[in-house]
Amino acid sequence: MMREAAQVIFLVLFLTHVVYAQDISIIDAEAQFSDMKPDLGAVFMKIENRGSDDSIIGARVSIPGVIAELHDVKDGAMVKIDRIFLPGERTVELKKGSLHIMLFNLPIEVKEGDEFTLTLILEKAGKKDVKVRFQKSHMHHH
Ligand SMILES: [Cu+2]
Repeated sequence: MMREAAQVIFLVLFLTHVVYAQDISIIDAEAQFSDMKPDLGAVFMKIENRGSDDSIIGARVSIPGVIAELHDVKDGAMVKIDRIFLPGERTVELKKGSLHIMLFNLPIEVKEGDEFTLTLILEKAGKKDVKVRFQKSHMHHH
């Protein structure tokens, strides 16, 4: 009986497809300053999920005082969202006019070429650190 129970538990653990941080790859991450306000910025990237479904449920940045929010664009206006869904075995693109990570309260000292660490908080896979650099080109349609 105990042996059977152990086998069932093993089978359940084996069949449950877990998402690990290494199943998530970040491609072409970059930050851009807003044209409208110098203390605003946005982060864009491609997120490849080789595991099963997961979601980004928050983000932090290594620049003191800067607040990161998950955003989407609906009917031409930015909206704050609770999560960015990352379907299993798919790549989601964060890009201008669509999903992005918004940065508020950027200090005036932050310049083009500066690098910081973005920490993505994933619902299942845990935290994922990404190196991001501010690019020259500014956002035009944000
Ligand atoms: Cu935004």
